[in-house]
Amino acid sequence: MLINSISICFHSCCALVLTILLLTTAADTTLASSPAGGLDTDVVINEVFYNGNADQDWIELLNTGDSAIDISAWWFCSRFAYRPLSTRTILVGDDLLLEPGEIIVLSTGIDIDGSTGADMGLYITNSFGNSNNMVDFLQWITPSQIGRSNEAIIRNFWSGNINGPVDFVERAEPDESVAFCGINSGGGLLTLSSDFVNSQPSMGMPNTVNCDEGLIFIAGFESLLR
Ligand SMILES: [Ca+2]
Ligand SMILES: [Ca+2]
Repeated sequence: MLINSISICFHSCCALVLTILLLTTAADTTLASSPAGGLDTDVVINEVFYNGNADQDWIELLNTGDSAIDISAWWFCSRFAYRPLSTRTILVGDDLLLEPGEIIVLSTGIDIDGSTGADMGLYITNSFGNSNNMVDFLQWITPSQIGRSNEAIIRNFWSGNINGPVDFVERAEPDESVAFCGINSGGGLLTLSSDFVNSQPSMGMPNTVNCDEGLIFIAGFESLLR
């Protein structure tokens, strides 16, 4: 009976949080001109679809903070292909000023590797060897040091050894993306591979993925659930 009560409360709380977030998201659309001022690391790589070609692959970014963040000068790199975000096609979203809770999806314009393994690093400048410029990171399929895992380890964003082996997310099925669960199980900004799930793509939408904890986390909502 107690468990049932907790369960009901949890679902009620979820509904309340969801309602608040939906209202917040709706309100945010009126604040597009507000000045940027959040922490860069509030922006996370929320989802990556790497199983397509250069025209089909995409990355989804989410502002988890409570301030707008200007990402117009930022870059991504994936196994040594570098692109400024400002040159990418916006598939979902309006511009590169991310309001709190806002999700944006960008076409990568390059064929992100889904066969032998690759990584995805998000940077505030194109000085990729400087870990201080990294904002977020993940790697999939291979434990080898094949990209920017060294910078991510130094930054304490990703676990592993310098020059490998490193943590990695298992290979996604051809129709799957890799989606962030909305938690950093390593503490602080340290994300583990177990904080990602390969699942049906939710392009431009909050991720609803089942993490190891057995709870449904919705990226960006998690901090309110704790
Ligand atoms: Ca690809
Ligand atoms: Ca998504």
